[in-house]
Amino acid sequence: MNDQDHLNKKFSIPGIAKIEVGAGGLPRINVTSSLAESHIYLHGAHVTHFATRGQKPLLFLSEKSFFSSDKPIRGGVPICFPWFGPKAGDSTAAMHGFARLLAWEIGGITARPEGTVGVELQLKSSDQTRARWPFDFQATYQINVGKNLELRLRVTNQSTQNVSFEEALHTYLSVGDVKSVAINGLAGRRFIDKVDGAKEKTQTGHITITGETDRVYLDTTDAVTVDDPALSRKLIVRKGSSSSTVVWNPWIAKAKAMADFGDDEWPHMLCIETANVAANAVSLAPGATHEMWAVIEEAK
Ligand code: TA6
Repeated sequence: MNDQDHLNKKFSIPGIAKIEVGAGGLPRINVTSSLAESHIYLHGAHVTHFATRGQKPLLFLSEKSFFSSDKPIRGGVPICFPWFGPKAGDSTAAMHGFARLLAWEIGGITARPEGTVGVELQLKSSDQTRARWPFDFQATYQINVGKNLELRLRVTNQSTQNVSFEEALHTYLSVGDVKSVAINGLAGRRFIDKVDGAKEKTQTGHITITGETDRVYLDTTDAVTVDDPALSRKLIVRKGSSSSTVVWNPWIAKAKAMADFGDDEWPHMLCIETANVAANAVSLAPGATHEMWAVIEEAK
């Protein structure tokens, strides 16, 4: 029995959840419920698609994305863990950590009466992870596909010492035209402007995107809304146990420089990332658990 048949025997729910061969031959969970549909790759525990019934997809996925076991997927919701961006003191390490580059295990799939489908994925420390980050941990990712997309990343420190890590749900929202969106919820917040020499600044009013934007907002637990007139919709990203929010759009030149991103795709995506990075990194005592969550939805 091949892996996929074995996984389907153990976890599939007829008509609701099935493990199939996705792009690049990578295993993918297809969820179709009365409320919504979603695609979830075991590679990186990567949600690449989410749409409620009759609505346009909320997530952007690049048509040029790689789908291979040694590369990250471009779009959807990559998980950045246990570091964000370049690894401090190790320029050879993968950007954004290893969680998005490894195959996660299915812990379970459940269908609730009201239509929400829950998918639990797990990543445990191994020789492979310890070679990059010398701590034992268990990461559990709960994905609830229903009237909204709910994501819960739980990390347990299974080592005998305190650990400090960064994390992000690096959500790529699908927008009609990023040049005309208005981003609210971060006014008055301090941010690190990575496009301007990592200078620290304070946000005044709402955010508009007028060029390459790469900002880490610190000490903010608020929800963020994105008004998108081109698609006549407003998206909301609510969150918990997250003190950082990252806002990113590569604009023209950076879009061209990325091999796994179409030159003309930058107007159609905006990353609003639920995170704990830089001064907001998480510190966990031995045996302790931290759970960060995000809920992504279209405003009613
Ligand atoms: O979250 C924003 C950011 O850190 C940017 O600096 C940009 O590099 C982006 O992530 C994408 O990173 P990736 O490693 O996926 O190319």
